[in-house]
Amino acid sequence: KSAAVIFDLDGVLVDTAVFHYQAWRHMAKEFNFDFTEAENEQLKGVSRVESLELILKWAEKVVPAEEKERLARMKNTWYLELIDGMKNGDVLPGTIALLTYLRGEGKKIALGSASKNAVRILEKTGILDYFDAIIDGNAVTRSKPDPEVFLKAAEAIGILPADCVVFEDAQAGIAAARSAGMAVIAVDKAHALTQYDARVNGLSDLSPNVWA
Ligand code: G16
Ligand code: MG
Repeated sequence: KSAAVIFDLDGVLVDTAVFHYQAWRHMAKEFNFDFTEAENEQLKGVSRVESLELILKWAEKVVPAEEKERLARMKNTWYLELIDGMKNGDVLPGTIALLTYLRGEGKKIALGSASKNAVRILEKTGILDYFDAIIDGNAVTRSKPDPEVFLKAAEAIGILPADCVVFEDAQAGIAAARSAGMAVIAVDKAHALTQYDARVNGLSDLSPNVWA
């Protein structure tokens, strides 16, 4: 029985991983690197700057700091263009039903995301108002697997970490939640993740009695 639920964003509530992939791929073309979907998988839950570092490493490309900033900015511009096409209700199946249910039960709801664009995405898709607290890439100094994002979320809603359950789709996020002392439900259709307390294919798998 948990008092609060903390959601990761990308891959749990919204399907933005494909937009990240398209934007990174577009950027990688600039230096003729064929960025693959398998590589994109490894960037889930990883911050923008760290994602760029990994892509440059895979491409065996060394660039100065100003060029890194330019590339990261360019990627984000393309990403935001794709985000702008999102509409109210463009969330993953089961999202609205679960958020509505949790609200009705009086559970606190927080966001724990690595994204600096989190609020914009929640606004565009129309789910911002469900959240009691939002801890995103602008609020943390250490990326997942560091527990900072989830500990700050628990603090913001005034709930002990042990009474929080986290929904995550990335291995780094699962590690972060565990080291925060929280229970983790993996959103993992592909059965690719480990170390979770429970696994669902997506939020629509959940029936309300899970929370009873
Ligand atoms: C998301 C994605 C990552 C992305 C990161 C930073 O995290 O999973 O692929 O690199 O945010 O995004 P932005 O460039 O928008 O700051 P999460 O934690 O919501 O899964
Ligand atoms: Mg995620």
